[in-house]
Amino acid sequence: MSDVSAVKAALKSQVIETPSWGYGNSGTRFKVFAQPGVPRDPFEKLADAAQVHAYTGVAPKVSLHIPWDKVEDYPALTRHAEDLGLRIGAINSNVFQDDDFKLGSVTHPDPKVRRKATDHLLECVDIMEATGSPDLKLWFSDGTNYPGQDDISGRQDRLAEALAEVYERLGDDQRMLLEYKLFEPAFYTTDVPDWGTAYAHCLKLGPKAQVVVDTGHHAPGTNIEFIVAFLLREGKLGAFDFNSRFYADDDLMAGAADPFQLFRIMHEVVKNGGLEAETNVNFMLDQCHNIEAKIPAVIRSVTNVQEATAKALLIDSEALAAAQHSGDVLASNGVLMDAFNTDVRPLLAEVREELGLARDPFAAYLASGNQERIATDRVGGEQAGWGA
Ligand code: LRH
Ligand code: MN
Ligand code: MN
Repeated sequence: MSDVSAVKAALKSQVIETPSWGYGNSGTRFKVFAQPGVPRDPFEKLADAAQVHAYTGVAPKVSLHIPWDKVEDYPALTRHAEDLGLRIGAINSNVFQDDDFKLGSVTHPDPKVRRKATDHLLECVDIMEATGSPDLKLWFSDGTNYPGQDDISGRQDRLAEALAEVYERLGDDQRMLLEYKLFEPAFYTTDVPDWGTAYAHCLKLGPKAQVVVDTGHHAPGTNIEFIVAFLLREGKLGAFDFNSRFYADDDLMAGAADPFQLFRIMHEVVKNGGLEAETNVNFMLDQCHNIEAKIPAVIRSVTNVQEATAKALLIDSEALAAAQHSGDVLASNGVLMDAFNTDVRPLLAEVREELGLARDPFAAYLASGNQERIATDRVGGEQAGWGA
């Protein structure tokens, strides 16, 4: 796309959904470093998300994680979001932190445990109804640690049965997003380990089931952009969980470890219609900010995604197609690299100015005094965190 006004329009309409848990305390299994000013409840997490939206203008949706964001009154939480200029995004289920799920949740050998897990997923559909959320996001930690521990294909049958029951409950405007992950916490088999498994289940379920690509959930060296192109072509790419990684599921800021990979992914998104509203790809972040300040880290992640998107939009698609058709390998690669090597920060600054925002959201947020304010105001009470 070479028309600058079309590039700007596309950048203004891309929505990036931020995760409630990205604002809370988090850490590794070794240590959680508490930070001052961290939200004490889901209402305060939304207030922090509203800061990100206020400075970037493109982050009006927030994913919730249940039970981390369990509240008595979901309509009140939804009204609070609306008062802050936000909407509730995906409802993430959590069937990975209950003692009963040690051997699995929906794939557990005991039908009573499977019932409990499926009931939680159905509860998440109720929460979607109460909050107006369009997306049920499912990730299962289910798997085994040792050869022979359980029946691999039997577990697929149990998974399919639970998914079908939940799928049946979805309304016309609701969809199921199935997320895969190679390993962890299970170390031998994982029941939804890759996009192929997720895709096969979604295909069987029907059009309301789509795949989530979490960029941290692959073996090193996996070509994620190929997966993105394939799923978009099949109408089965529902969402991204953006984050970056050096080793495994590091959950670092999107675009921090490998901005070139993020650009290559966004190129496939742009090329295959993934930015168009009808395609309905949900661009979510799924990250934890263990040692850096949370709101600025989310702002940085949003702008990193925007930079990758802007570069992808700037690819001269006509020149690329011509070079590809003539079999000119170096010219085709050159077209892509020209776009990647463009400094898009001035373009994004203009986009923000046109939206009535500061040119540099990161600096504007730091200058606002909010960080100091929340550190003073939010003393006392239990700070919310990953798993709290
Ligand atoms: C699993 C995962 C999944 C969970 C989130 C907290 O690793 O990516 O999306 O819901 O982390
Ligand atoms: Mn994820
Ligand atoms: Mn993950």
